[in-house]
Amino acid sequence: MVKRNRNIGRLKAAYLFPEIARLRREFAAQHPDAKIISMGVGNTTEPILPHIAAGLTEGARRLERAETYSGYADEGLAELREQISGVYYKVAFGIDEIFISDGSKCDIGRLQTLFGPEVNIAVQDPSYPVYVDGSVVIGAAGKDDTASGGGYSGIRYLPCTPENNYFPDLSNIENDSIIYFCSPNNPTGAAADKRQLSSLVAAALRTGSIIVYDAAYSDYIRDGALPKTIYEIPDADKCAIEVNSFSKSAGFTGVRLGWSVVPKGLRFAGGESVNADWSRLTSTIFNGASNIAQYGGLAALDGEGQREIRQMTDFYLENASLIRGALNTLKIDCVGGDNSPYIWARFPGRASWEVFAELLEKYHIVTTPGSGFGPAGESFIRFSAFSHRAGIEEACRRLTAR
Ligand code: PGU
Repeated sequence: MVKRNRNIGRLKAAYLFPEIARLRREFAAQHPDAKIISMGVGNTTEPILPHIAAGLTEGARRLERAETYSGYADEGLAELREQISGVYYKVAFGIDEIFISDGSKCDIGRLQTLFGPEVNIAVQDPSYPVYVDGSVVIGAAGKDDTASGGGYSGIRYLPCTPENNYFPDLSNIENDSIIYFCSPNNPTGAAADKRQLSSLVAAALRTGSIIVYDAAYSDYIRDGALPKTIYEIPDADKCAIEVNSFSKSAGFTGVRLGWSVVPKGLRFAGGESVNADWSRLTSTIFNGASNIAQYGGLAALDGEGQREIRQMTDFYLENASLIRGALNTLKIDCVGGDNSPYIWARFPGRASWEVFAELLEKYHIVTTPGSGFGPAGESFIRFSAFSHRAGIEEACRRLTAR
């Protein structure tokens, strides 16, 4: 018989979001009349706006005609890569430094394959689960499962707490690490400023580490002083890869389109090019993003598309502000929601899963327990602003009703 991959067996719990969906189904089956409102998984709810939708339609139409038909194109449309470079980055990246993907989660998984099991890992704690779980799967999370504090022994957790204003102490990053860093952050909603990101780049350069910078929520940044990309920091192109996505900006969670920036200046210890290895790896195990999706992406990057992205992200930020308002009324301590679609609420002395259950049972609201994002998330709840307006308003009414 084939033996189970031991690393899969080491994953501590079911993947967070399907587990929450299961609990929701269970509750719905027991309470068929309950009108459940989802503020759990960060899944977009609003329709794709007309100009970007027209781009997708155009992409599909092109496949009907011999002159415009296209098949495989692993590396992505050149025009799309040029546009991404121009719209998102002041550093002019060449198109061979921008790789089109089917989303940032998928690219993070492939990056983990690129780096393999021998690297050290550092993550913000709490963090988006794929950084840790994907590291466990490829065998990069150490061998000892008796690790303290609910974490994995081979992973350096960098706690992000109210005490440090949700920016971690970088002094205990080991040499030669892959540092996962997400800003605006999922789940805390914190967006790092220039000084903080400069210290992150300095820490990476000092320790010979590579940052995997997840900028999936960069279009939610409203404070003009906050960096939208790690490459606003000098020398980041020598130590950072950035992943990004159209999921949360254009509503492409189901369309699937994203990109990674792998600068040519980035080198491994032996001087080898990370860009060349990434190109080799992705062309071997990935066959490119959907060409239909890529035409949608092109539309999202022109003037009208950018206006639609602003409209879409404004809508979810307004949801976030309604949630903040309700939690403030209840005097629940919370952060986030200004430059991100997540609100991070603190319930001192209580277990996240217990609060999750109470919110579901009493108010019929689905949230995400903070402990699902790492040990430092215990006693917190993440509220997602990805929901229809009527649902958000109703949830706020239920929470604040006496
Ligand atoms: N990066 C971050 C930080 C995310 O929060 C998410 C989605 C992604 C990447 C995924 O982006 P794609 O480009 O669509 O692949 N996070 C959501 C969805 C849950 C999930 O399992 O991905 C969330 O609720 O945290």
